[in-house]
Amino acid sequence: MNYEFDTITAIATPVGTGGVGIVRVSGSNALCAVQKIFSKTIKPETFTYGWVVDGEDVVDEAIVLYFKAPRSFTGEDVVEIQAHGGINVVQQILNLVLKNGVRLAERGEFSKRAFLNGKIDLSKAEAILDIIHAKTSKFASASAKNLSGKLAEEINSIKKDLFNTLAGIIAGIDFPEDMPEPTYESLETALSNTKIRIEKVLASAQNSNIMRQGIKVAIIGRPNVGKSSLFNNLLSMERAIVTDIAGTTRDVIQETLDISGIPVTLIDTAGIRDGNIDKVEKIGIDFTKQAVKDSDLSLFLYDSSVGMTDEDETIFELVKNKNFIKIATKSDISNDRTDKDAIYLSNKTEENLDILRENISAAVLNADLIETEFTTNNRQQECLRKALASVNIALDAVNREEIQDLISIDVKAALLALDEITGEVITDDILNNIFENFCIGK
Ligand SMILES: Nc1nc2c(ncn2[C@@H]2O[C@H](COP(=O)(O)OP(=O)(O)OP(=O)(O)O)[C@@H](O)[C@H]2O)c(=O)[nH]1
Ligand SMILES: [Mg+2]
Repeated sequence: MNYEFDTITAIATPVGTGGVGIVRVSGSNALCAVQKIFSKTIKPETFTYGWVVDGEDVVDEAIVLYFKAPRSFTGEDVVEIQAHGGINVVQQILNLVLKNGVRLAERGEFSKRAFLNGKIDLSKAEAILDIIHAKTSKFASASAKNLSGKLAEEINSIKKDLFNTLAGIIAGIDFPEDMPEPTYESLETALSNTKIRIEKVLASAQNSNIMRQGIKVAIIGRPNVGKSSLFNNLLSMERAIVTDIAGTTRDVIQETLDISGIPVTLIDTAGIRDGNIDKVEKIGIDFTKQAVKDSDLSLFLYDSSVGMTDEDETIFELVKNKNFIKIATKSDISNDRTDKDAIYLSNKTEENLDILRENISAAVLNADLIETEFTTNNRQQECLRKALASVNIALDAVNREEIQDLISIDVKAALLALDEITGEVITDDILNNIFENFCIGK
């Protein structure tokens, strides 16, 4: 039997106790294997209610769904057993299926088959991957747009333009009597237009990466300025210990939260201690330096009821050439509002906490593209960059009025690079790489 196409199975629901547990089976032997362990006759395209049985023993009450090929997610016969949750029962059903000539699916194998059977293109498969791993709901919904084919639609439309450009050039070369060569002006217009369109898809790359991977934000400042209080406020829970004793926080504490759809890992640091304790101070500064270095953004805090001291200035030096937000804390006990660069914030009244949240997302996202139109991953961005480079070379050649045969080579290269995004020319290595990041059962 061809390993690629033997019948596979996996638990499709997350491990743990839930309302339902689903075992999914895909392949030509799927129906036969499940029928052997089910009490009722399974019919296509409807659900069948019955019992999963192990010989004489009843294992669980279940609903079985049979999606007959090719009208299924993978394009093969797919049978899903929906039993009661509880990992033991679901595992037992899986084992029964495995005894009937079915093997365990590898990571992403269901999606890989869907791709190989032409049910989804690669950009959709990758959108599934993004949805599985999305850390915030906003990114999940952006990925869902890709799943409905938004990215593929745009790439295909750009490809069509490029193809027309290429066809014009080739017709002029092959049939010079019937088809005059396209003018250099028309080529320049067409290719410039393509260039702009590719750039537009690429423009959302930075935002997609931020939404996918998230960012690290370090809270730094002198002891007692309110770092841990702010950390707790942003998290909306009492995670870090807050006291009026300087030096309360000793270790790094970090938690992840969702700020405007961005997964933010917030890091509370130990305050840098005052100059009398040289060694500890040095450790403090080194530590803060490292936290600033490891972060995408630093929140620099000072106490507005005290004002910026020399110590504050020393710490501020660490961030002032980086991506930072300056925050004057304890605004509830100070009337000073003279620092125009700072956000005056109170951990007690929560004054300006929302403004701070907005500033955090604005500091890392490309403002024009907050509503990310296309989400792309690194592989797709790499293909887009390759395509853009080829279009640029072709455009240069057009401007120098080079022979059109030469120009056609780079137009073709751009087309090939775009083909890789939707998976028209794709190597096994790329495929395996993509699907290995899936979980089993998808
Ligand atoms: N009035 C007022 N008090 C605050 C504010 N923020 C923090 N405090 C108080 O200031 C003290 C120190 O707060 P922390 O959040 O522990 O300060 P920290 O910067 O984490 O201190 P270390 O961990 O020692 O570096 C506590 O008594 C807090 O209740 C604020 O905005 N207004
Ligand atoms: Mg603290």
